[in-house]
Amino acid sequence: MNMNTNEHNKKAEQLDLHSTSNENEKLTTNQGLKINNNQDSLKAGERGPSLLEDFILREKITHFDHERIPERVVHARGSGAHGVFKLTKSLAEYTKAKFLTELGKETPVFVRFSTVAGSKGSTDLARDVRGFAVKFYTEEGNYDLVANNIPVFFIQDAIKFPDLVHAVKPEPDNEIPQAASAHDTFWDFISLMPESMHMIMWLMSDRAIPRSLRMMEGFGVHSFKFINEAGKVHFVKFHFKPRLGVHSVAWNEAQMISGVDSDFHKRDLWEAIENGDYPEWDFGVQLIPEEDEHKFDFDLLDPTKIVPEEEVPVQLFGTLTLNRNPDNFFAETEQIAFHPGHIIPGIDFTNDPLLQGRLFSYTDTQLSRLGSPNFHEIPINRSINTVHNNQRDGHMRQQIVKGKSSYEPNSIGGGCPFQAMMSEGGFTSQQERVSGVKIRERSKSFVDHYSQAKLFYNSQSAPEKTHLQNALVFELSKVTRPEIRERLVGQLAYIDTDLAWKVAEKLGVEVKKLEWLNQSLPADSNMIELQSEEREPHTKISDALSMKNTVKNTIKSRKIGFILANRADGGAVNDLKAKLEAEGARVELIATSVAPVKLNDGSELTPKHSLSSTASVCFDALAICPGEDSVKELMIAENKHLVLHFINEAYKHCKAIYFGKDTEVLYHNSNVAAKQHEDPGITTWEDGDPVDKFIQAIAQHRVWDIEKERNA
Ligand code: HDE
Repeated sequence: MNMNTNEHNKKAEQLDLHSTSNENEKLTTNQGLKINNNQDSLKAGERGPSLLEDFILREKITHFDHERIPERVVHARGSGAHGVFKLTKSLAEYTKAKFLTELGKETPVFVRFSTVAGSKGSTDLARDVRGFAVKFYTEEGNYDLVANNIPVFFIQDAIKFPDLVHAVKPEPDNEIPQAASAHDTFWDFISLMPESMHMIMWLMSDRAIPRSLRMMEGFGVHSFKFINEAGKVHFVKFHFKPRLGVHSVAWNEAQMISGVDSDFHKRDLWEAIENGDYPEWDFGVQLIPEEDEHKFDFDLLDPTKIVPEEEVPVQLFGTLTLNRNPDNFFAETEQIAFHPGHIIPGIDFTNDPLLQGRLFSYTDTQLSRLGSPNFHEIPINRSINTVHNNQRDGHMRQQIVKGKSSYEPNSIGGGCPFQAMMSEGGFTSQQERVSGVKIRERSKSFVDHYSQAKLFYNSQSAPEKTHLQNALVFELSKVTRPEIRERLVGQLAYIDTDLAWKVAEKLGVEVKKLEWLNQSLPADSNMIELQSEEREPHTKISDALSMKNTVKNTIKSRKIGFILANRADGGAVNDLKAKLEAEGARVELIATSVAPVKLNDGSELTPKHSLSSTASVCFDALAICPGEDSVKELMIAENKHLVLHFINEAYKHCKAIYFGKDTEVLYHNSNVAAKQHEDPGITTWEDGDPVDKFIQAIAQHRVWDIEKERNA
């Protein structure tokens, strides 16, 4: 069975029943009446008033007036795709969930990626967490893994979520800033919430500005539970690891991309799937037997903590592949409704207070967003297992349920639909012993806010640390209230004094530790009690936390810009292009205009871009194509500054650059020549095996290690 096509994909088959195409059809009203004139409304005389009678005009305008639905209160901007999850190793020892036990089983999925803070039309490259929500259409019902690309969260308890979101969204008086966290309200809140500091380390790292949605990890964040046939329970943490490695852009680049192509991630995902470069992730789990729950130096129920991979390795069990773009953004990506409470037998919740709150929120929000309790009937949300219950009616009900009884127990309907026994796949919650005093308090086991922030920071490579420091400086420089900056720096001092000093120096504030913070809080604030004692993490360094260690030796689907003009060396250009494409890269031509370029062998190539219609930030690497005349054309006044800007930007952003034969003049006029150091990212006509060197450099993603030298 192969789900790369829609053959045998039950979800695709189901969606097909609801799909339509206008090809070769006549235009109709919503009542199916064929329309003869869609250009003019019905009027009393050629120049007279429109007539109320014009039901065609009224229907069209009325529908248009109601085309919008509320955007998601968070995660409003999204990009989605269909795909398949394939189980490569059975998890039957740990869970009875069928899609995780039947080896080789393929389950249709829909995945929606998102930014959190920005509105639906905001930029893709905002510094933000990315949502990574997966709906598995299993034969036991829909299972949603509503994940993020960061494995921890800002807060430990759902009751703080509206506060967090109000703080990060645009400020309420002037609705500024859009899709950004660099403002007073966000940092005011964060500086008063020590529990957010681990998350802040991730958010200020380059993980928050991914190169591509295809190059991000996915994490379930909370601990969940697996339950096997025998009732044995394991805590489980979910992971998706991208086959292309985890990669990011530079912050300066992110800001430029937001201007040049604010749909950068959306376009990248779409094009990759259209090109057959199907994004792939390994699906992994960390498994912890129930009896080991208390063996860690943190609480498994605390969503501000990871389980270091050195303590519990991630075991890989399957592959997630995205292989089909949606047919209709609104019908699929916008109307899909995820819910961490959509689970199936073999998977259960833990008492993580953040997760518990989410279990309420997601249905509630769909009611306001999609407008009806029947949102499960929208095609993208339908389970492939048919739905049978006694829930009835409501706005936009579509299912026509036959029979007289809509209650249970009944005899009129023969007792149907019946409850399912466990052996028939009936869901039962884990029989967990629970006892406790009704109490509105945080567990003492949650009061350690800095040790894993230290673990994260200490696990970063030198360039990653620098980027993180710079991100904090950037964000806090936008904060206008000095006391907020100072308070935040006070928090950083608990993570790493060097980090705190470096940031403080650039902000012009002093480093004062938390005793001062406590004094600055109102006396009745329970934040004082929630301060952490200073603790060292059990695991000191975790290689899995640095993106540097995820680099894969591949240039698959990397976008390489070829800069050329007329009379470029046809043989050499085609040869380089063929070699890069053979490795899976995507080559796009950039010329002085989009008019066809004549090569020196008489052949023609049509560029996709002109130097002024794109920018180097949209590419992973640049090749300056060989050819004396081509270079001459690039060096004439109107082109020269554009080409050099292209090269200098790519250089600044640590990309691989290839200078072909005869391109010395461009090389020497660019910033590349001015720097006197060994640069593994630069390939020139003088290199022995230039194509191989170029490929190696692209595969490294960026030469972050010599960023300082490049930008000195
Ligand atoms: Fe969400 N979150 N969330 N969240 N979340 C929503 O549901 C909420 C949290 C996540 O592509 C909303 O349908 C609360 C953690 C993703 O459609 C809403 C809390 C994680 C998406 C909601 C959290 C997430 C959402 C808004 C704290 C990572 C996008 C629209 C208790 C594990 C799903 C919607 C999509 C969306 C509530 C915290 C991930 C309001 C109350 C932690 C990926 O229900």
